[in-house]
Amino acid sequence: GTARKERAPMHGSSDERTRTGMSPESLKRAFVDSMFYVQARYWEVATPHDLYMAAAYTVRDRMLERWIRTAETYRKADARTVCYLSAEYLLGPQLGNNLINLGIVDSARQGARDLGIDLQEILDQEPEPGLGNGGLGRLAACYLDSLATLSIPAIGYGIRYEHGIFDQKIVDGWQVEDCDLWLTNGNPWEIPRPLLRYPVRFGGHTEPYTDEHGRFRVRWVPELDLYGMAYDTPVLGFGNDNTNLLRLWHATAGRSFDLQAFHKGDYYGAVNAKVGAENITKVLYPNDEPEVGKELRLKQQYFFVSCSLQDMVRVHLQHAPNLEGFHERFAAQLNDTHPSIAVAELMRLCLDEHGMDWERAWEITRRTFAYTNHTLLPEALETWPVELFGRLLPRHLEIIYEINARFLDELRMRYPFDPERVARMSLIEEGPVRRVRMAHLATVGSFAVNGVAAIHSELVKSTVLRDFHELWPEKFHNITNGVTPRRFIQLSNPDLCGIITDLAGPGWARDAENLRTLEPHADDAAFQQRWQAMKRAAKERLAARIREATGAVVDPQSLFDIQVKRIHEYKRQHLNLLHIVALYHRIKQGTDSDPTPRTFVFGGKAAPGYFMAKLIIKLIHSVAEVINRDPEVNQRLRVVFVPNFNVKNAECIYPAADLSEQISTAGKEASGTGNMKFSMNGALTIGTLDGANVEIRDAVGHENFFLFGLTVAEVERTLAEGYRPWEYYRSHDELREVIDLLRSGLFSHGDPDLFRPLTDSLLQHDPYLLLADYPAYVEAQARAGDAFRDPAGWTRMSILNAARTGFFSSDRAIREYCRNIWQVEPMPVSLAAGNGSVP
Ligand code: GPQ
Repeated sequence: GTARKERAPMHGSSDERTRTGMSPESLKRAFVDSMFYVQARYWEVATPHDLYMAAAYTVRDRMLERWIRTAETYRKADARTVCYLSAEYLLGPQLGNNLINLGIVDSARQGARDLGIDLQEILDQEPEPGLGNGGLGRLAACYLDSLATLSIPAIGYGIRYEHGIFDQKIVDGWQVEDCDLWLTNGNPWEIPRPLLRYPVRFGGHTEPYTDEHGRFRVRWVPELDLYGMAYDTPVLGFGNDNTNLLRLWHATAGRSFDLQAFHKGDYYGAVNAKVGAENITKVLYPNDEPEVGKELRLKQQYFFVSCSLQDMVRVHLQHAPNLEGFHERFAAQLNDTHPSIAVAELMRLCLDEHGMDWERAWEITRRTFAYTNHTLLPEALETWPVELFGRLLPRHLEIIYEINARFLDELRMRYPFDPERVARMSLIEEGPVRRVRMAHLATVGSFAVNGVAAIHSELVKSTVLRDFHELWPEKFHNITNGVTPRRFIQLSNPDLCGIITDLAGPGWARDAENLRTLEPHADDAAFQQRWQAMKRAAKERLAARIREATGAVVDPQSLFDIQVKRIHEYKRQHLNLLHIVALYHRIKQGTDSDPTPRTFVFGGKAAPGYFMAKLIIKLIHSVAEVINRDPEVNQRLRVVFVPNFNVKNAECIYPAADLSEQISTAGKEASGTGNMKFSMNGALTIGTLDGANVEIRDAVGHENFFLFGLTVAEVERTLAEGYRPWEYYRSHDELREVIDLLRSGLFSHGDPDLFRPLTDSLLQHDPYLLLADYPAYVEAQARAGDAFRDPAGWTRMSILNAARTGFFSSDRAIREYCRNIWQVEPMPVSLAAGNGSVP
């Protein structure tokens, strides 16, 4: 890519306003224009989808000038750039967010109204890009928003999955997966770059040779080559003109397919092989905190990492003669270990493709990467069998062996009498099946390692990476997660946005600490009334959505007690259920002392192969069925499951919550981010001392948080002392009755075996300590129920939650990454300055 000497004219000053003007008038004209010239439709036959596409193109035009100017500014300044490497980006719908970040929501609504269109109906048309499973993917999307908002030069690199996270349908109370088709009707936000392609190779073998300087080198003779083609999506900042790049890679077959098979005359075989190559970016693996290492997943990981690094190398070489200084141009963040093969790939590029020596290549590599750990669950720590790894990536396995050999030598020198420690730290796990430990590779190959909440970062240092922390204490950091207040307050909760803006001015959305201006009003009666009206309206919207999706009727006056997140035993949706069944049981027994009417809302997907999680979904529906139709109970309790929890539904759910369920076993949830979204929207939390709950509780005040449960230390002690859940069952009458009800067939049309796997697991092993935490949970729930009957007291706590959670803005998190890890400075982009682009 050579820079053009002569600058082509951008849109001329007179044209420019029709193409990029922000008034309702310009928007309207551009919209009608797009309907004609892009959608090729006339008004009378335009479908709702046409309206959406025309609106999207109208908005996109307004993003492109910023985007191009941003690229130009960064390039001229030769700016240090953050590259966020993530296998997942759970972006959610784009149109509404882009309107907000452009600051044209009101103009757009006005323009639409003039044309007789309801903007909301257009927004509802958008299928969401669900290119992620849950927290980790959504975090990446929040971070892209904050990077652009803070004017940080940044590129998000990932995979353009043709099918994102599956659509969840519920049939007879069971989850059924349906294929996600987000691309079928076209994606107006992406720009395909057919000429921006990189070869990616797999398989084959390596061979030594001597180069022209007589040096020993290794050549990789691969078996297969594919291409990765770029699709670019602009990412707007809020309240500035910076617009960053999300570059997602799509796989297409390379030439080896043609040459090998077509020439043998095997036409169908050749076409089939091509189809196989294109499979790499077909589908997102639907497991969050994944359990099994599948070959195709490793291919996906290497594929996108290789394309991304080749792209970075290309950009670097536009400014420099060689790869020296690569680490000064780029800071590359590894979003968990999914992209950690990047360590070996950058080594390979430096060594094999750019003729660098080992020491220099290793120095550059180690100074390029930083690694974020997102889980301590042993089954989610990625390892790959050496056999599989060597078959797909023989050269990378060699490089990893060499990294390891040198690393182990260092360790033996440092710990000459501690061979066990050396074995524990090895990049290779020895055993019946030898495996590559990706977290070790990421840690050794990075200059920084961080956890995602204070308690989690401490646990990283004391458990999974303990030996590494002892060796390199200065490498370890904490950066507590954050979420974007643009999407999760401004877009999702316009009434709350209005309240805050009236008090704090519009600046709060860029500086969430300004939410504190709410604090002095927490006891003000008039303000409380406005707050309650806001909550009430949000609950009514959710009630309407629930009715539409499930047919269930819920009462917006009741306490909305909500748990939405992936279904997982460690997140303990079934603990929530034990409490619900206890309340049911008390009402039936006439022993109830908590008359607070409650609506329990659940939502979340289960990994398709995770039997227990799917059984929990069935149990939620089964309990709902019995409770909702029992007139003795249903005036006080309702239970609903919102199908297909995704970003779009989430935006409707968080604002409607009174009580947020964050009830994981202490030590298991790395951070959680839903907990932050709820709290910002004025929900109170019932939660354990786990993940970011700890910091949320400290921020909002202990008196405004319903704490319960064992601490991490108590969990460890309980397990170490030989935990016997059966004894809790025996000694706690209500708990026993609740579990017996689940085993009675009451919730399974008389079949006592249906939920047996769940109750057996609880009684025999209970690895997540539900029974140990049950009494404290039920007691905390009673406190919450009591508190809700005092509207003024509850509203005060709700206001204080929203006022004090500015810390959990992703802007704060990204500022910390910039300062403490990436050492990168803002590079503001100015549209107004003109930069001489318009001739
Ligand atoms: N998380 Cl390792 C995921 O969503 N997927 C994963 O594969 C891994 C972690 C979550 C984690 O469970 C949450 O506690 C965090 O809040 C979230 O990552 C973002 O850090």
